Amino acid sequence: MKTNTKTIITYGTFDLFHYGHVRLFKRLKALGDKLIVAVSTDEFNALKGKAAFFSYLQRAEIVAACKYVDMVVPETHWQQKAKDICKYDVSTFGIGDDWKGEFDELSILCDVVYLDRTGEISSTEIKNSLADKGAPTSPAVKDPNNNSHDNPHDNPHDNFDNKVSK
Ligand code: C2G
Repeated sequence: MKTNTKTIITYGTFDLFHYGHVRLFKRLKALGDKLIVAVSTDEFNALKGKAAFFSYLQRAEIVAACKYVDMVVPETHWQQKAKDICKYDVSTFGIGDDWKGEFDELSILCDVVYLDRTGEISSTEIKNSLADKGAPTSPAVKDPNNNSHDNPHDNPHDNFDNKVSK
């Protein structure tokens, strides 16, 4: 159903959430009215050759808490973008310019924008500098209240308020 809401979508791992991610979301949200963020699942990250510190559910919970983000959906495979653009009536696909040119084919469906990456910060650099200081680089520490958000019996989407696609 066509609406006059201008929906923006982006995709990524968003591990160790940092100000580079926030600035990307802020600039993407300024392009429209609604920002959807597709967060890479742990399984898809494995396909990307990435091992995130936080699990998918924890990264999705953090991204959903960002004031610029209106909805969080899972990114499970490379080819889902075109379907998502149609499903969510997306006006603009946006991503950092480290991907410049990689998604130009989507321009038959919506606007495609590549935004400057924020320099001198990345999840990888954070992990490496923590590792140099002897910090654990293995996956997530448990919630101090000992509530594991990854408990399969919990309804994990309860942690995302109402920002997760039903
Ligand atoms: N980013 C940024 N500035 C940084 C670091 C990241 O603008 N200092 C942007 C990236 O350009 C990307 C987004 O933040 O648009 C997420 O980056 P990653 O979590 O590294 O995601 P990536 O592995 O690039 O996955 O299908 C697309 C992929 O899922 C993108």
